[in-house]
Amino acid sequence: MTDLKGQLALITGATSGIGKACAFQLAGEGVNLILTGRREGRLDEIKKEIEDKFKVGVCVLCFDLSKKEETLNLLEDYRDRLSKLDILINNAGGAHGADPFDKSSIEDWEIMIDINIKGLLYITRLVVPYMKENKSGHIVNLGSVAGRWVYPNGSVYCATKHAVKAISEGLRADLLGQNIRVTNIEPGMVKTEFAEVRFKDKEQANAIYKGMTPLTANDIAESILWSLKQPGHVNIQEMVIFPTDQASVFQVHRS
Ligand code: 8X3
Repeated sequence: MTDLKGQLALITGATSGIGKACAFQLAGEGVNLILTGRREGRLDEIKKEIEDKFKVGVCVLCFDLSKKEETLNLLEDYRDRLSKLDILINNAGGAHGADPFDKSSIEDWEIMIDINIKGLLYITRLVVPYMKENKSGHIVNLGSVAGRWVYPNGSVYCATKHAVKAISEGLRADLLGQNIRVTNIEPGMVKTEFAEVRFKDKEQANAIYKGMTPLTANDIAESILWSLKQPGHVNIQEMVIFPTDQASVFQVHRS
């Protein structure tokens, strides 16, 4: 297994859910962190909590990944640090809206495309040349079961996650021979802020999990950690993770 101690990881969308869980689990392995997100207060709290609990360094970068200029300018200032990155976890993203195609909001589409696809591309484009130079690196993309199966009222979200799968495959092809691993993690129902953002309504979001046991952010972070810890010659390319109560995007058992 790979010892991650002393490595440097950047996690996008680290203020909550899977990103935050990854931050704590990686810190527990002795990984130094660069955490990004839009909510400054939360980033600072997480930094303090991690630095108090673990012996690792945490740098926080507050910016909106959907804003191209803001993102590229800020990352430019941190080129030095980014050139030493061992692990990139492209976690930021989400679903906005849950309406049929003709009733969904164009603004929601744009947010999903800007963050889930374009944001991931901006940051990965900046980091990959350094990983190539260093002849090492591991990129973990947060895809989804929505990147494999399309369901009603989710066309554009599903499209963005299909894009994440395609980008992961493209990266693997173009980086072959450079000792850079690319993993696409594809979870089903995970209980985070995800559903609340999607439905824009707390009650509707909670109803989704009624009578079933969803995955937790920690379940996914553990799978990511396991992928990272594989020996260098092993690349976990894709991982589909459903709760036991979910057989497919169309089948959920509720008691
Ligand atoms: C989140 C999982 O099943 O809501 O990407 O699409 S699902």
